[in-house]
Amino acid sequence: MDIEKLEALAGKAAEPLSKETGKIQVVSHFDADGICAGSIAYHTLKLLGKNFDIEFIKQLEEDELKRISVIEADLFLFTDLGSGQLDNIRKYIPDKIIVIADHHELQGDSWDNLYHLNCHMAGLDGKDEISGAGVTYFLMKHMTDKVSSMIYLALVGAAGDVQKKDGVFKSVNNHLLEEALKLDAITIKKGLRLFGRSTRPLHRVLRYANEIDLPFADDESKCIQFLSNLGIPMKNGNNDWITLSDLTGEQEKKLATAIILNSDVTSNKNNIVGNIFIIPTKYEIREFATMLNSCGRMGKSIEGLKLCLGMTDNIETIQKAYKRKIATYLNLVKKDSTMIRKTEYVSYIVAKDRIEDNFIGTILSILSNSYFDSKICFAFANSSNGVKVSSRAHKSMDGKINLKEIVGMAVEVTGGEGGGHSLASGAKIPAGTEELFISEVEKHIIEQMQDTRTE
Ligand SMILES: [Mn+2]
Repeated sequence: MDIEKLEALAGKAAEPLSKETGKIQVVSHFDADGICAGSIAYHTLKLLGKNFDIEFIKQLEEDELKRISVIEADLFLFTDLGSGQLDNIRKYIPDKIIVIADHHELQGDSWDNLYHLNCHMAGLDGKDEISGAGVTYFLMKHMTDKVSSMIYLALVGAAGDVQKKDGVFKSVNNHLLEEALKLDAITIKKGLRLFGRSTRPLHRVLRYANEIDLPFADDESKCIQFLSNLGIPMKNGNNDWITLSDLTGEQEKKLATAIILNSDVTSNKNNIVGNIFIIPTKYEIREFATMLNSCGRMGKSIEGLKLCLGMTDNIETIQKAYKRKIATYLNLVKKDSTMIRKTEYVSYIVAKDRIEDNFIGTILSILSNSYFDSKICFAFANSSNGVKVSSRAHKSMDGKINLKEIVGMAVEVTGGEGGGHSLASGAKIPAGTEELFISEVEKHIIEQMQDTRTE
């Protein structure tokens, strides 16, 4: 783990930012990691009294860069994006100082005005060792030590980018966790590792938990009965549905034991009780990341930023609207089989205008985990200037299939831009090229699958 190298690079990239007395324009990604990165940058620049603006965008593609290039600013800071678009940034903003803090893979060449901080330059893998928010944290720490109060956002970002595997952070993320624990910016408690600790009514946590396998889980009233048999009340002191975070330690233990005793399968027994990471706003980090993601997808990234900065604690309306939308889209796919195409290895959703591009990745993630049998899934949805492509592969395909590579090769034929990782990748392709894209994907999937077979 080469943290020293990352620190050194961070020092260099921080120089122009520290010196800048003119206008700084921050551009960050609109997902949880990007919102955390943007919040860390916002907090630091504010502390230092810098003149700056911030915006969150879906993707740094050519049209966006053209628009950004005419913003009046002396320095552009890109966080959680930029490293994959070096040539275009140089093409559209050649004369301004550019600072990038990112963890995506590098694409393109450097130039004089570029101050680049990317974990890969320090030999660190941006897939699971550090997030965009983490890289931004390293950058901002060179501007002021006071940013350390925001260290937990680097881990929320990592959780948002699914870098926490089986409850464990590794490499730099784990180093950041240890720092955060020392600073009391994160507290760890032993408890039930079920999703929705403080944002879902407890009976619905049981109903929808992927982590456990209660035989009666699909019957909500039986979940309620199960809780009441344990003497757990349904409502909390405010007369709201009780959540896992409302339970006393004693109640939570009792519930954990009952879940283990009643579960069909014993395999997950040891996994459901474990370390829970709680951030200062009392949320568990994974569910906080989910809240930020929903802000971004609903076009309310700034509300997410405010939440990170402690400027608001009320995003319930956004959350509710978000959940409604997801449910509607899931039903749509399940009811309308004309959207679905299945081949030997892959399930495809070709949604056209029926699913918003902001939601297609989430819908695909949910369905690939719960609905499709295929270990590889792709989805397409129309977007403002083309078709958005998302792809996911099951973790058992790690090392067997490289979606980033496959998407890259397909994009060479259809046109457009692609990126991502080996198990989750995305692209933007020209309108109406879904069929061509699919036939290219099929070709390469079959090749890669055959390669693994003959190995
Ligand atoms: Mn990221």
